Amino acid sequence: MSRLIVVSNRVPLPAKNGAASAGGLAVALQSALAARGGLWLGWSGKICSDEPVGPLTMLKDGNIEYALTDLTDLDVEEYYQGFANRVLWPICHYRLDLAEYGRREMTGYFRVNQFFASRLLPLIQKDDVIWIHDYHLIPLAEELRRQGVKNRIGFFLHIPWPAPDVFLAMPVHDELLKSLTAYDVIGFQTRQDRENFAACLARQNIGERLGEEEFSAAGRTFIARPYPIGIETDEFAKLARQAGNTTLHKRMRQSLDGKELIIGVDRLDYSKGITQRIDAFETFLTRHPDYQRKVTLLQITPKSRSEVPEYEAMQKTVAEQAGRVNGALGTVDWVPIRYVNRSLRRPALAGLYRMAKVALVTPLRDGMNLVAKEFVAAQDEDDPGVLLLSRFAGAAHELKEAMLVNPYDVEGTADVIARSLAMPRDERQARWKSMMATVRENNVFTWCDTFLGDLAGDEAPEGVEQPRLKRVSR
Ligand code: ADQ
Repeated sequence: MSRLIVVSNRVPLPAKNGAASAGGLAVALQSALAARGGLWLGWSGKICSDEPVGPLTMLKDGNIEYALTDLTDLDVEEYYQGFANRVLWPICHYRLDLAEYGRREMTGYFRVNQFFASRLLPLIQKDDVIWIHDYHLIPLAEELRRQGVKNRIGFFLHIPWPAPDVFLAMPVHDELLKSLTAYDVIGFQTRQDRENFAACLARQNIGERLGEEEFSAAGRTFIARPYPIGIETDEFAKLARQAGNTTLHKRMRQSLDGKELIIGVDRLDYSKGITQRIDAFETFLTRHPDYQRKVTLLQITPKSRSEVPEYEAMQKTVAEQAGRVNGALGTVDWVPIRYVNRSLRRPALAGLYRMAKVALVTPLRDGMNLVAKEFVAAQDEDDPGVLLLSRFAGAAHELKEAMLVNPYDVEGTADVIARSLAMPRDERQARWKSMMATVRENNVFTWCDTFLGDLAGDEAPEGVEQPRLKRVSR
């Protein structure tokens, strides 16, 4: 097996207290790296004010090496906060209105990608396979190719790829599309994302589509394929089963005092539809007054990207909105919405999912949404909760037995909350069983193995349709 190099903007260093605190993605990639031996390179998170940036910090854990680079103030401002988070993120989430395109940021984005390439170059060995992650690093393979790298390079996009009319509104669309053709394998969360990408190529007359998944451009071929990301399903289910005895769990049960729990768990981000969700919950309580004093919405939302103005404004909006609903509908002994800006450890989160009767997972747009899959994995098979899921989350392409909603339709979502709370146990069990089978099958290890299999050009496992790819020399 070839050595593996993973590159991502941030690098999850192994936790001192074991895997329970790490997310499924980190665990799966670390186990792939451990199996083959390998290297994970990315930004250290540190900002240095002097140029040039110092040498890489190298750390070793078993046969995995971590290579961390600092970035300058300007790099972080232009590449990370600027182009990645204020152009690519909003555009890929269909928020053209929030994209702040600036030439300086675009130049910084390509410059930092060149910088990452120059840091990686001396570490690459002849047969290494390289797996690059997410929207921060789209042009990285092109930069590596320019510097003579001939290794197999794959790219996985964790966020949606938008429809051509949206993507092409971004001034540097052709540069990004062409740079993607330098990869051997491009992974998307869903078939729809891949089709949007293919439609952008076709619209811009870049390359040629040779088959469902095979494309050619500039004298080389590559595949673009959906690889729906999953979670560590069995591990997460175990955490949820064990959570019943924890102090947090007991305190939470006590404080609910017999009320049903509805749960929402999201990073504070405009793509997650939190304000529309609170509107829907308020509408539900107003239209179904019988449920007042009988349910509580626990919305757990750690702050994120506070340096971007839209995120800072949103912190205020959501807190005020929750406060307004609580003021209008709450009573001396009942708070309709508990709004918490904290990150919880995974065992605590798993226990809360299991305690909840309904989860509201209602992003306006989401690449996959792992909260939906975690909620399913955490349920008690004898008495499972109901997943209410936005049809605009990648997860809706797989979890068809969830209660699918249009999160923009506040009244429609309010009605589905009522239906979900009233759903009989046999229907809940039938829906859950089918979703759990999917979440088990498409877990994060399958995702990782399938992608790496394609990247290595392995034989397809029996029954799995695999593109027929000619290796082309570059
Ligand atoms: P995110 O936008 O971060 O990821 P998501 O897939 O939901 O969205 O993953 C969030 C993760 O953070 C989950 O594992 C969740 O448990 C955890 N989390 C959220 N709130 C938490 C809290 N309060 N405390 C502790 N943990 C919390 C991006 C894309 C997604 C895509 C993933 C993976 O935007 O669409 O599914 O990458 O590819």
